[in-house]
Amino acid sequence: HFICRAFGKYTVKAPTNIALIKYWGKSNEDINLPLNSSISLTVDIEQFFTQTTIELNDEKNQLILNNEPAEITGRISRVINMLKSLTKPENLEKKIKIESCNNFPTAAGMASSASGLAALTFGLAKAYKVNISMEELSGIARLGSGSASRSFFGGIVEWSAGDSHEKSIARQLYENSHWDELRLLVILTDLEKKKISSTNAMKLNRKMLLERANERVPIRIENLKKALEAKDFENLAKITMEESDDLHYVIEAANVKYLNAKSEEIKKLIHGFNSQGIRAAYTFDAGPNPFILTRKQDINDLVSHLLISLKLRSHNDLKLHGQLPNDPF
Ligand code: 2P0
Repeated sequence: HFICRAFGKYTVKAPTNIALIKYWGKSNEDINLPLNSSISLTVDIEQFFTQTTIELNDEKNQLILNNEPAEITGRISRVINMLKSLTKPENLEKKIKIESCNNFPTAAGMASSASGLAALTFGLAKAYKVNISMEELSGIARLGSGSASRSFFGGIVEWSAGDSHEKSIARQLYENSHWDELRLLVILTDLEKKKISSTNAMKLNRKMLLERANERVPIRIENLKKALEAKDFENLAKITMEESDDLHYVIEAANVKYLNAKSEEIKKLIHGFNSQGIRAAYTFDAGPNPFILTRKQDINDLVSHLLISLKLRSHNDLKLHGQLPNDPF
C-alpha cells in the first residue's frame, strides 16, 4: 500500500505472508533463486505489517529499524542497486534514508523479512519514480529476501521458481474474494528472535532439500492448486499440514529446531479438533508460532477447543491474531 508522499518522504506499508507450500533452499544464492516454487496466503495488512518511509537527501545513507540505527546489509544493497539502475541519473547523487517499523516481533519466524523487504522495495521504487509492474517489483524484492516477492499481492500468491532473475517472480493466483470463508489465525506463543536465520538454515542438508523440492513439492503444488480452485477445505488442510511437517522434518534432520513444546501441543490439538472431520490446518514458518487455517463457520468451535484444551480463559490469553470476521466470539 502506498500511504502518502509528504515533504519529499514516501511512506508505504506491506503485509507479511504465510507459505502453504514453502520456499526452502536456493539454486542461486546471489540472486535468491529458489529450489522450488512456493504458494502463500497474504496476511491481513492491518494485522502484521511493516511501515517504511524513504527519503532521498544530501546527508548520508541511513537505516533506522524499529527506532534503532541498523546496518545496510548486502541484501538491502542488492535491492537499492537494482532500483538505482532503473532510476533517472539525477537521483543517483542522492543519499537514502530508510525508516522502517514492524508492528510485530522481528525475526521471530513471523516473516518480518517478507514484509520488510517488500516495503523497502516498493517505497524505494516510489522515491526513485521507477514505474514497473508489481510482478517486476516482486522480483526485485526477491533479491533482498525470497519470501518478500510474495508480499506484493493479496489473497493467494505463487512465486514461480524460474531459472533467471526475470522469470523468478510472484503473481496473484486468487483474490481473497475467491474463497471468502477462509480465515487465518496466528497464535503468538514465543516472541524470541530465532537462533539461526532461515538463510543459513536452508543451506544445510542439501541432498534432502533437493529430494523435497524435486519430488514431493511439485505434486503438492499441483494438488493444492486443485483444492484452491475447487474450494476443497479438506484437501487444502491435509496438504498444508503435510507440507509444514515435511519442512520441519527436513529442518530437524539438519539438527535445527524452530518448533517448541507449545507448537507440538497445538499440532496435536488441531488433529484432535479434526477427529470428526477436517475443519482446521496448522502451518509453521521458520519459528514456533502456529498459523491456523479454518473457515468462518468453524472459528467459534476452534477457538473454544483451543481455550479449553490450553486451559485459558479468554482469546486474549491465546494471543490470537488473524483475519477474523468482525465479531467472531
Ligand atoms: C517461506 N520461509 O516460504 C519459508 C518457509 C521460512 C519457512 O521464506 O534467504 O527469509 O531472505 O531469501 O525469505 C524464510 O526465508 O530467506 C522463508 P532469504 P527468507 O516463507
